[in-house]
Amino acid sequence: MSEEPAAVFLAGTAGAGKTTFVRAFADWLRSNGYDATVVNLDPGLEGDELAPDVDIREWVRLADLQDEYGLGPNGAQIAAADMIALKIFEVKQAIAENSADYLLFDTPGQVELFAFREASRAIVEALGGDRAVISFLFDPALARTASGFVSLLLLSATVEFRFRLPMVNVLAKSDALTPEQLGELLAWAEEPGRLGDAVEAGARTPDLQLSTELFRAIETVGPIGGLLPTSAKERTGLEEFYRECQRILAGGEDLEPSHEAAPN
Ligand SMILES: Nc1nc2c(ncn2[C@@H]2O[C@H](COP(=O)(O)OP(=O)(O)O)[C@@H](O)[C@H]2O)c(=O)[nH]1
Ligand SMILES: [Mg+2]
Repeated sequence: MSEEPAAVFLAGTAGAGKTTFVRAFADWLRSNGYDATVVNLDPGLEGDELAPDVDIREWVRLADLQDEYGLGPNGAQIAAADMIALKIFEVKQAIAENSADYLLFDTPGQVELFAFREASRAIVEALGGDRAVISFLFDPALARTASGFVSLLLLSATVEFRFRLPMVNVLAKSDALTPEQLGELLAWAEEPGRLGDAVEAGARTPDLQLSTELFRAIETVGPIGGLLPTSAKERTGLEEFYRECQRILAGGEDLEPSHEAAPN
């Protein structure tokens, strides 16, 4: 393989669907003939569904930190975030042992651990290389109201501001929305005016007035860009996600399949 692998970091609020999406997208890549390496960067990950190829829990485990230092879950998460940065070299070596067209990084459950800690920047820089994107997952449970939608846009903009990497905003769990709800969310992403109207329509209390102001700030900073509807459960939107990553990282060129594509 001549090029560095494409690196995709999945970010988003707790429960947005990051882990499930990583698994589904890795499966999609593999069944289309591409090599995917799944890297778990969440030291608190429970369960085996992700089946990562490289797992931070080999070096840093939340439960161990809680026992060893008598920390609660939040304290342990913060300690873990900094300890992960000390293991970057080991993680990078383990990643290099796998051949990959795509590196998929699952990040800690709570977005602030990824977005706000200095250590994350070092981790993303060291592991992501020169061909990295961050995908920010919108949880429909939060995105359904106009003020929730604006809040997620701000979070996504914060992640972009911190990492200065290309962003792909993804609507997760689109199967959980009615067609009407889905249509409304996509219209908000495409037409800022409609989102503005929806925010104003709900603006009767002071905090909604605040969200109107915040919305204006977003509008001033730049275009919202698209929101890509996906469902990891129903395996929809994954090809579109791949196309968007290729558009950003390879000018839209397809990858050469590494192996025979398998039927889905
Ligand atoms: N309906 C539906 N539920 C999903 C989908 N993806 C994830 N979930 C559920 O959302 C919850 C949180 O998912 P998870 O991947 O653990 O989120 P994370 O905290 O962001 O890693 C779990 O109960 C998943 O089963 C999806 O595409 N559709
Ligand atoms: Mg997760």
